[in-house]
Amino acid sequence: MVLSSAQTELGDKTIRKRVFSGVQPSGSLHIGNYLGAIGRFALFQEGYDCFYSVVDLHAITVPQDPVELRKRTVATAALFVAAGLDPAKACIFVQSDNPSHSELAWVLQCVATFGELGRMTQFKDKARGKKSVTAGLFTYPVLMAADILLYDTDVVPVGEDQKQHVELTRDLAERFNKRFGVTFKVPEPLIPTQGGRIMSLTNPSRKMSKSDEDPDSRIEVLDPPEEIARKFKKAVTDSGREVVYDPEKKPAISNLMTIYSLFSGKSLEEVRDAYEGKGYGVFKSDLAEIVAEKLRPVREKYSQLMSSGEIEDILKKGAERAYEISSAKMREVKEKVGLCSRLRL
Ligand code: ATP
Ligand code: LTN
Repeated sequence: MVLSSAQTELGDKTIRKRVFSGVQPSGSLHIGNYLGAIGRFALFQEGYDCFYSVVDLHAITVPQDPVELRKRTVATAALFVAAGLDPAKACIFVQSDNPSHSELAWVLQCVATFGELGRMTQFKDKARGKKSVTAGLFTYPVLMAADILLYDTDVVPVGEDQKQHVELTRDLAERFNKRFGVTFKVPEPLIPTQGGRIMSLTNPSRKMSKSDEDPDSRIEVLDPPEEIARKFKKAVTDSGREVVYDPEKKPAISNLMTIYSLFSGKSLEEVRDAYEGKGYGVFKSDLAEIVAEKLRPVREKYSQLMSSGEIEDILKKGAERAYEISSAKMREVKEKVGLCSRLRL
């Protein structure tokens, strides 16, 4: 039988492949999150069985204001829907609403080694220069592995920065399977060929990030058009005035061209040709218009969702469905590891 890539065979049944991804409610989502993750989430919902989570337990690995955190968690879920996810097709839930995640994370912490976690570049970046970091920041990738493995995930759509964490997830799944018998599916990361690493507008050697202390370094998905125009106008550029793609010699303009290309659907060559001899100013103002226009329906849908309150219901149903699947996997894990169940005493 010929199977579409969104399907897999289980015995005599053909089932849809699973997709899992998560986004931290650690700040307002920016166009890097949009191009690398949430803007792509909806692409999978037709053919795949999708699970998308707002990973608030990951967010508390660094200090968070409790009131703000709860608000941002709901806002992040609303943005998933505003960016095109249909709750009737994809399961959308908050990580801390499902206790299986912390439960499996603990078991996997007893499989992961101190050495391999110490090699995680995100940990090294986030810990650099800090006087003290939490143990949670160190074991963060194990919680991410738990998120993915609980759902027998086949595919994990993420930005480039998460590749190493998905590789660790694969290693942990294989190690666990070898030690305790086949329990987990070994997932594959899915990183976009273009847009997997959008860079900061103020420092093109750093990735655009929610937690960068300079808000002008990122375009937020909910920024109004004037703000988008102001930030692009202020964005650093390289020497010269030609709009050409050369990430080595012209990292700033190449980053802006990538954003232009992804939001407009034009190739990098088409963008270069359209701005030949026109200079950076015209290019930046057109770029701002294209991005603002593309994000307009997302902003509108977001406001409607936040005022209707329907997101609460979406998250409740999502958590129930997620728990139904993950709790069965947790039972299997406990059985294999030899963790006692009161029912069997
Ligand atoms: P923080 O700064 O708090 O670490 P973040 O902006 O890096 O946050 P995450 O919540 O960690 O965002 O990431 C959500 C998703 O967006 C992940 O799939 C991640 O790979 C992707 N992503 C994050 N930053 C970028 C970026 N600059 N370019 C492309 N994808 C990105
Ligand atoms: N670590 C990711 C967020 C995340 C995630 C996941 C992504 C947590 N759990 C599971 C994919 C699958 C990040 O920082 N972007």
